[in-house]
Amino acid sequence: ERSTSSFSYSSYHTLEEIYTWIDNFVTEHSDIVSKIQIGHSFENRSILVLKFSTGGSQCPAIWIDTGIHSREWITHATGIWTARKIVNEYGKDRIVTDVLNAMDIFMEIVSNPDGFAYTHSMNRLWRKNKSSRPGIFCIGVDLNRNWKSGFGGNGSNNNPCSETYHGPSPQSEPEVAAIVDFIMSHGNIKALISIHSYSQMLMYPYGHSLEPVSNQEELYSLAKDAVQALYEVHGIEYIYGSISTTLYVASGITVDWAYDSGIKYSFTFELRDTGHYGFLLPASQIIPTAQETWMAIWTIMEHTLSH
Ligand code: ING
Ligand code: ZN
Repeated sequence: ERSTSSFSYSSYHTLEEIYTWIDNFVTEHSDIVSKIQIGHSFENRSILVLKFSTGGSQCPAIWIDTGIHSREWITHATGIWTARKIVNEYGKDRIVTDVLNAMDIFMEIVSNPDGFAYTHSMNRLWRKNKSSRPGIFCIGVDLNRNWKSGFGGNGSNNNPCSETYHGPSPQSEPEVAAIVDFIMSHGNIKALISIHSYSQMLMYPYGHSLEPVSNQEELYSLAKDAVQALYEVHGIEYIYGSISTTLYVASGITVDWAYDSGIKYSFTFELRDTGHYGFLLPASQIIPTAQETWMAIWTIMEHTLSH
């Protein structure tokens, strides 16, 4: 396919289809969107980031990642819809316009390309990446346990066969190292939003500890506003709070690392549903999920812009 006009935003897509969509999307919106390759996966697939920018260098920026866990297909689909929404709203919506005039937005749609390809070819419920190491029989590291902050602590597993295996060392996985290198060399990321499914939650650090973060009152109040805005779209209820007090203790996670690296607005979503379909959310729920999630993201962007 040579244009995004034939792309169905209400269907799930393969890795190849998404990478073709990315190329067409960048071509069609080359005034504000470009593609950056930030690294390669364990199986040597490209790791791609969309950059939304109206100019300037090293502007403050917002980072959004989807698909760190490959089976969470609603997150990639929501990311794609959100990318289109951003370009459609630029010049129309006051907040999107103000955000893009002052900041860049980076979106990593397929943060675990090897795992994602595997969910299409072999095992729909694969979560981890596909790395292997000599003498270790099980495959894959949990990319949401491989970050430096609290690495190896409670809520992560030392057993390579576990679904929450943290890997041999922090950032041992190329998919994590690529993000760390990109964000550290950028140096001016103001907000990070890491999108998972499922459970209908909006959370902030910490996961590895019950200790409140220094701006926890601000994050609580912003999460509350974002969840209210989300609710008003289709009446879907989210719970919110810190990860460790809302869900469970989890160590070595993306948003704890982001927060400890100075990104004071670090949030993680668990999208629809609460378990009826779970990871196998019907495609008919893609658009409504993306629409409501957008209002929460919009609320976080607005706050980030004005603080
Ligand atoms: N659950 C997340 C997991 O990695 C989570 C929960 C999200 C923990 C964000 C910490 C931070 O265990 C899913 N569904 O991936
Ligand atoms: Zn997940």
